[in-house]
Amino acid sequence: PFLINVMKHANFISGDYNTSFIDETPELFVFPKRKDRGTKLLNYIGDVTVNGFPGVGLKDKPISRSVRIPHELPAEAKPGTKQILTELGPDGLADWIKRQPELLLTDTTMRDAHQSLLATRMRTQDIINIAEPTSKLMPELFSVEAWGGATFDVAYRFLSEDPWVRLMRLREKMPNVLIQMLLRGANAVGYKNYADNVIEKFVHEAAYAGVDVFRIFDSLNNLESIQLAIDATLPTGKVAEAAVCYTGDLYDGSRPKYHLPYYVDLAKKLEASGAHILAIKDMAGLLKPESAYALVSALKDAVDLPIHLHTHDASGNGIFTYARATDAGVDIVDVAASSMSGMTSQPSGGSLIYALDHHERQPKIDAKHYEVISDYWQDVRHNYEPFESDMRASNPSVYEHEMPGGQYSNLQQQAKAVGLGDRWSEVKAMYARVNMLFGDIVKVTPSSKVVGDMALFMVQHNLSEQDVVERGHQLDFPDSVVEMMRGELGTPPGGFPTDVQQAILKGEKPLDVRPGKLIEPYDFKAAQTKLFEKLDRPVTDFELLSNALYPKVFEDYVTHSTTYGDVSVLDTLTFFYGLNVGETIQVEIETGKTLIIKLVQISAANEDGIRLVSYEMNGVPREIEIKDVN
Ligand code: 3PY
Ligand code: ZN
Repeated sequence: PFLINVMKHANFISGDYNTSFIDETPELFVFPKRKDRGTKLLNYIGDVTVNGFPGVGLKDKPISRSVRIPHELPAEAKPGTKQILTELGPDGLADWIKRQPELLLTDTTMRDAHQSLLATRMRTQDIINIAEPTSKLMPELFSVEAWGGATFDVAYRFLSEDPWVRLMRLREKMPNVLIQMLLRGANAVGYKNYADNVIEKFVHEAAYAGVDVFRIFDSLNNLESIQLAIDATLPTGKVAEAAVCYTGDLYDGSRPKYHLPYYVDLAKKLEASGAHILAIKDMAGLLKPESAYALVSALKDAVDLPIHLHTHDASGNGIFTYARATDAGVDIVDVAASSMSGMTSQPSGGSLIYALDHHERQPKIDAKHYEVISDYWQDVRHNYEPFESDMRASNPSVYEHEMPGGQYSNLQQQAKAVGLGDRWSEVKAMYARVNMLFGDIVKVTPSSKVVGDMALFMVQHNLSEQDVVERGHQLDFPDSVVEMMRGELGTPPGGFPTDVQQAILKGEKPLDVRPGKLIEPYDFKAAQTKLFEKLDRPVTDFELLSNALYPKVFEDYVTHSTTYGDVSVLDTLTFFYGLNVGETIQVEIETGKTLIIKLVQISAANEDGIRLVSYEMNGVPREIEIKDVN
C-alpha cells in the first residue's frame, strides 16, 4: 500500500516532489487497518454458509476439482505488442499492424466471454492465475480484452472486489501483451452519460493502471460521445480504437438506414477524429459472412486505419464470418479460449486457427498452446455453474431479435422476475418490434437495456405500437425509456420517431445537444473531502472515480470490505458456497501468511435466528454468531 499511496499521490504524478516529499507527507503512512482479517473472513464464510450467496442460494458445495494451471512455461515472456507500443507509439503500432501478413487475434476470455456466458462473475483470482501462462504461451496475441464493459461494476457489486486492483495485477503478470478495455464513450463503464471531466479522468487513470487499448463505442453510434473518449485517450499515449456498432443487415432492402454508406461515412469521421484503429463491433452477432466481406472491403477502401472485428457466435456462424473478413483483409479479430467460446460469447480462437490451416493469413499463435489455456478455463468454469444460462446451442433467431450477447440471459432473468418467464418468445419478438418502434436503433449497453425494459413493459401490459402512440400520455413508461427519449443517451442517426417520442415524453421537449454538455463538471475536490471524512483515511484517485461513477455501489463495497475484509483471497467455491462442516481450507491473506480454517459445526438457530458457527483457525477454536435470514 505504501508504494501505491506514493504513486497515486497528486504531487508524485505531477512530478512536483523532491526527497523531502515522503517526510513531509504523513498520509503516505496511513494504511488500511489490517487488524482482524481472520475474524472478518470467518464472518463472511459463516454468512455465506448459513445464508447463501446471491444467485447461488444454499446449493450443495460442489466437490473441488483440480484446475490445470500450466506450469511448464518459458522463463521469459517473449516481447510482444506491448513493447511495440512502447517503442513506436500508437501511430507506429497502427502501421505495424497493417504490415503483418497474418491475422492477429485478441483474446476476450477475461472480459466479454465471461460477461456473455457467466453474467460477468469471473473473479480476479481466476483471471490472475492464468495471466502469466497466457502471456508466455501466446505472446503473439495482439491483445487481451480484460477490463471495462460490465466487469467494472460487477466486480464491486457482486464479487466485492476492486476492479482497479484486478487491472494492476494483470498488468504486472502480462508485461508483453496489450491490455484492452471496452469503454462506452460518454457512458464510461456505466449506463448513463457522465460529466466530461469524469470521462477524462477515468481514461487517464485507466491508462495509468494498465489499459493500453481503449475500444470506444457509443450505444447509439453517436459520434460526439465517441469523440469525447478519443480526445481523453490521445494525451495518454495509449491506443484509441473507435468502434462502429453493427446492426441490422447490410443487404436488407427494407432497412436502408444501416447499409454500407452509413458505416463508411461513420468510419471516415472516426478516422478524422484521431482514432488509431477502427473496430467493427458486432455485439449481437448479426454480421453474416458475405456482409462481413463487403463491409471490411468497403472500410479498407475508405480509411487507412487497421480494422479490428468483434462478433458474437450466437448464430453459430462466427468462424465463417471471420474467415470471410480475413479474405477481405481484416487485421485483427476477437476470439475466446475454446472452453469459453461459442453461443453468446466470441468464436473459439483455437477453432479459428485450425479453420485457417493452409490459409496464407493463418494466425501465428500455437493452437496447442491455446488449448492448454482453454483447459484451464474449462476447469475454472465449473466453479461458476450457477451463473450459466440455460442456453444449450447456437440459434439463428438472433437475426430476428438482434439482442446483444450479454443481454440475452439477463433479459430472460428479468422476464422471469416479472412473471413473464413463460412468455419469453413473445418478449423476444417484442424486442424486435420495439427496435422498429424506436426508429431502428443500435442496441448495445445501455440502449439495449432500454429496448429490453420497453419490451417487458409492452408484453406485461399487452400493449401494441399503436397503443404506445395513441395512449402514451396515459401510460407510465419505465424511467429508462423516458430518459432515452429525452435524449439523455444522445440521439440516434435520424433521431427518434417524433410521434413515439412525443407520446412517451408527454409533450416535454427533448435535448438538442449532447447530454454531457449540460452536466456540470464533477467536483472531485469536494467529493474527495467528503470521502476522506467517511473513510477516515486518504482517498486514492481510483476510489474517487469509482465513487463518481457508482456512488451507491462503491459505498456498499466499502461497507462490505469494512465488515468482511478482503474476500478476494478466498478460493472461488468457498466464496460462493462457504464451507461444509468438517471442511478445512488454507487462505493466503498475504504472501507467506496463511490461515488454516476449519468449519467444525453450526448450531441450530435460537429464537432470534442466531446460529453459532464454530471454527478452528490455525488450530485455535473460534465461534462466530451469524443471523440466519432464511
Ligand atoms: C458492454 O458494454 O458491456 C458490452 O459488452 C457491449 O457489447
Ligand atoms: Zn461483445
